[in-house]
Amino acid sequence: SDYNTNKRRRPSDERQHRAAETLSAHRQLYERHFPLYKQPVEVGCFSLDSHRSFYNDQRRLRYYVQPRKSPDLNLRDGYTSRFVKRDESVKEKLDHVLKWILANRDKIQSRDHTPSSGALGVDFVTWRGHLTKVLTTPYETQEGWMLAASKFRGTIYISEVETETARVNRETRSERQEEMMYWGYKFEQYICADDVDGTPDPGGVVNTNEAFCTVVQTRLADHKLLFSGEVDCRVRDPDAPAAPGCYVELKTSAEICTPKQRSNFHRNKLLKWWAQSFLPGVPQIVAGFRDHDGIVVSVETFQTSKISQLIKNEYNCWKPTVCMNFCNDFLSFVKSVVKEDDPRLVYLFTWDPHRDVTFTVHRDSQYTFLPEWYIKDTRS
Ligand code: 0WD
Ligand code: CA
Repeated sequence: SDYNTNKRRRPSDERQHRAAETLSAHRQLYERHFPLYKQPVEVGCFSLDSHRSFYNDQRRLRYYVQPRKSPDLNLRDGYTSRFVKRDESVKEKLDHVLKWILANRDKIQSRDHTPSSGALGVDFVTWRGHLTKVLTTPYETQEGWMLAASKFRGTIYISEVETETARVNRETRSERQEEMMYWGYKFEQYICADDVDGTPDPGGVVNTNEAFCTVVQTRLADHKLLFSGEVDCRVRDPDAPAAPGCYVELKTSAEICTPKQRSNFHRNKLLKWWAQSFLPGVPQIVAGFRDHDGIVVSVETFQTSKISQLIKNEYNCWKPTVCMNFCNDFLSFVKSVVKEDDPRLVYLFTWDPHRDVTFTVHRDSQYTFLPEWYIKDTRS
């Protein structure tokens, strides 16, 4: 079989309990049956205000107000006059998730009734966005990633490190790219109301510091996960399913005019959209399709669970099972490597397109990311 060769190695291939050095991201290796992925359960949420301050509540949760089917929304409005942009050079790492954990330890569901002193009873803590990158890795050809991992009290924390390439891209964006990043947030403002009985306020300020984040627990095969992800809004109906079933993800995308554009949308965008919403169990994605001038010309709703059906007509298209099996094997790989329980020790996992996942080990370095305030408090 093709999986005992050196080049295409998975952790399970390794004998004598020695950790494998590398993990292949070759998609053919992951075409197996769909692994167990438990229905994600929301165990809490938090909000970040316009100054990026943390609140252990849902004050920044917004409500979905259905737009007209052909709405004519100008996404460029307010870019120069009513836009406060989050400082992207500030790396918050896992800090907000850790704040949530300190305030809500009792909300974390653990199957063993009393996890040993200080233990959370979960295998991994991370951001949803980091897991999205792992899921899409077998199909990614453009951007690599670096994920730092540290074990503390039996739980492995995973936090992204910005790659050199990503930093250069961030620092050399064109004016057009900068403005287009605003368009997604402006779309949210057209669609979302602050109150359950309110209406959207397109005349207000767009402030990208503000966020509402859900915290979910789930399990992928053997891996107990706790992660947080930003949620755009929920449906207004008070009888809607409990969170995350009531949440709605908002997206913008270029309008589709040719078969080639449709194919690219299915192959690239829908993969990322599916992975991001499937992970926390967000059931629907509302997409605004905009023209070259930033005018939303149509709005379409996608059911997350139906996206994999939509793409089946694409030749050689992505498969959810490949994404989930790769993630499962990556997490097993991380577990096999990250053995030492020490928050000052960082195992840095690196992946570049067309390469294997590799890792390096760093003690008391620039990569250490679990803050003193978290380690201290969790000690008691
Ligand atoms: O590298 C990252 N992704 C980091 C994210 C590093 C440190 C912190 N964060 C946190 C922020 O606190 C933010 O509130 O990211 C949170 C969002 O986390 P997530 O849900 O895990 O990230 P992701 O799924 O990639 O993005 C969800 C939304 C995006 O919406 P679209 O529709 O464009 O995917 O969160 C926004 C963006 O609106 N977003 C961010 N907001 C703040 N900081 C960031 C970021 N680094 N990345 C995406
Ligand atoms: Ca969004």
